[in-house]
Amino acid sequence: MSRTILPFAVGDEPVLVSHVLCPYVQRALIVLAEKGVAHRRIDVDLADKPTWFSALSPLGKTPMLLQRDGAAIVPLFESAVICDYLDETHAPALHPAAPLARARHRAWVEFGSAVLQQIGQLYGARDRAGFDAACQGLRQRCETLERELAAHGGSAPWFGGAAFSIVDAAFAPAWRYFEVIEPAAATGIFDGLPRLAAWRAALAARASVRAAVAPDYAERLREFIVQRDSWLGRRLVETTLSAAPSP
Ligand SMILES: N[C@@H](CCC(=O)N[C@@H](CS)C(=O)NCC(=O)O)C(=O)O
Repeated sequence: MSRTILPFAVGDEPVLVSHVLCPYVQRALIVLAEKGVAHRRIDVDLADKPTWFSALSPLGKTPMLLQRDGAAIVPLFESAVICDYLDETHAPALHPAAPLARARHRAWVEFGSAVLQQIGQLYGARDRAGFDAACQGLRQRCETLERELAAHGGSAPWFGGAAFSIVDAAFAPAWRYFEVIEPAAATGIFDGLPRLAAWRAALAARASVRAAVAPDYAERLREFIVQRDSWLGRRLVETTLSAAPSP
């Protein structure tokens, strides 16, 4: 098998192969920041994947963490696996220590991935009916989360109570979408869910969460959605036009 030639070096610091808008990348960045792990970030264009990326990434997806192991470079993929690996190799631990509690947290990370996929349906829906159906699906997920926070959230503000965990890192990128979506289309997804509202607000203010995206993230996300032939994309354009000062 031929060796993959990388256009950058991988030293002792891991390299996070990223995309500017990818929410799964943000999960890894939040965990890296919470643990203060020195790393290098390389952004790729997923619409025009570099050869080295396609050769190394089995699913062709970001994030991918490149970790040196002696002479070898090991590509790790899947955000939940990357977060778990970082948790096992760098303090402070973000997963609970007890196996049952840790397994429960991992299960909720998976739930967070399902939420992210449904958010994709929001900005992929071609018409209003599709958008409303996606909102309804997400509303159900949020009601489930509200019940879970009530049952297990303890002393808040985080998913597990007082300690920030990987579940928090997994959901923070999902809630960030609504900073762009809600001003254009009131979804009602979060109405009357106070624990979820408090959790979202705490996450939005967390330094690691804020630092996981570039200052122009919201503008880039808006452009990304507008470029799609979707109800939400058209709505974002209308809202921007109606907000523009008249000449
Ligand atoms: N289950 C994966 C999902 C990663 C994912 O879907 N990444 C997207 C960008 S946000 C991607 O790389 N898409 C490119 C493609 O599917 O070709 C994870 O948790 O890491």
